[in-house]
Amino acid sequence: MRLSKYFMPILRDDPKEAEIVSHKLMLRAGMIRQESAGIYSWLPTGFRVLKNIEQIVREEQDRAGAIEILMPTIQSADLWRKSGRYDDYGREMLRITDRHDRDMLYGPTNEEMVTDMFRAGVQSYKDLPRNLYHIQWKFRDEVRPRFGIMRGREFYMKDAYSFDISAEAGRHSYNKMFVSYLRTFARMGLKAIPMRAETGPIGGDQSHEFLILAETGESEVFFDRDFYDMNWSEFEIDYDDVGKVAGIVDEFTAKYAATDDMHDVAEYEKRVPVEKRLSGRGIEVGHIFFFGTKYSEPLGCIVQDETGQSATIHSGSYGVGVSRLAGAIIEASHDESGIIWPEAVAPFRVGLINLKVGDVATDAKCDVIYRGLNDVGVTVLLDDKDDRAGAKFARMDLIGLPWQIIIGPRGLKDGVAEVKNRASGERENVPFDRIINLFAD
Ligand code: P5A
Repeated sequence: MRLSKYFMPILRDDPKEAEIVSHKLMLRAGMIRQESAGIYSWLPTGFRVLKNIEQIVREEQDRAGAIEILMPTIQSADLWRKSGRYDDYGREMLRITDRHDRDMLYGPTNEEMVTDMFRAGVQSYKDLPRNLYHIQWKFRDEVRPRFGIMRGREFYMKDAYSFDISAEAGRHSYNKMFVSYLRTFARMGLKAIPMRAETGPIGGDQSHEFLILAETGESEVFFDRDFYDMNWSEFEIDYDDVGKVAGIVDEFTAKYAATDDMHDVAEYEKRVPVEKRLSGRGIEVGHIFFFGTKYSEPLGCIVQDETGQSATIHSGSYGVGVSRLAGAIIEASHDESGIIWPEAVAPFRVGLINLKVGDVATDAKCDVIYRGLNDVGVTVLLDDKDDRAGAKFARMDLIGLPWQIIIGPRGLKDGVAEVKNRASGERENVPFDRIINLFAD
């Protein structure tokens, strides 16, 4: 992409309305635009990040055996009346009446709809287990939408729903999602600590939230320092191996970690030695629930079991805050100059800076490198705008692409470009003929 033909409205100053760093940086880098309270448009660079996050989430859901579907954002109130949540959900639910005076709503979540879909399509225990997921916009009329897309009213969620013949089988489905979440967040460069959690309006008896630590997090968290020494990255796992999957869950739940809602001071002090007690604030990027027959019972989601008897299906639901993650990653990865994108989610991998736009030789060299990188599949943003060098450097640092390649008349004489790593700040002069290979995988 050429910056001169792109749409990335950069703000020079910190926007007044933004209280936390991710919100500030997303606005300044021209990633999002507020349309109403808690409702945002995603501008081109923001949209690319959102899609990258979504794709990682999708790949890890697929790997864990979940099957992708797409349900609508607008739902009929009927099923919610059957489950009893139409009244329970209160004012957080955006209620709509259609032209025939039918009660509709903008879905805050999809337990009812997916349970009814599964009920209609399933016949026997042989059709189990299954896990259906979608990645779709949700709406919750939060009392206090704030922190930009971090607590929006409209937000993008991955929600998966498991269906099993028994509570015991359901436990394995829950565990698979637990492990897939560790993998998902690790791929984005995040250590999201699983913590026991309350189940709130979703319900059920077992639940974990996945939180990443950040000063601006909304929850207070208490945990064992040992989490830092755990293996966060290598979960090469056979999801059909019930014992191994449970083993990883046991390992990550053996250590104390709880949000303030669930914090038990006596247990904390008993289980965690003083020198290992850590507390701080966290951002919830995922939340998983096992609620058994809470929805399948009122919605009649029943199958014939092996003995020919009717059995009510056991279910769980598993959410990832896809849009929230864009902000959460920035909270975890930035410096005073701007965002530092992990490669896996960066809007472009490389920012190519032309220091002397209009100079024939510099323009030509930038063009060659630009096309060469594109040819080998490296995403690159070419800064071909006619600005001062200082402004170009500041803008590139602000938007946080992992690599910068800087080309100007001085380097041109020596046949080199300067390559800068945004995260470490390290710079190296690299001969032009080695640049493409440096980035080609
Ligand atoms: C699980 C999937 C559920 O809704 N039903 C389907 C269950 N869980 S949850 O915890 O309420 O939400 C799942 C994740 O969505 C993100 N999230 C939000 N992101 C931005 N703005 C919001 N207002 C918002 N509310 C929830 C969180 O990451 C949460 O873990």
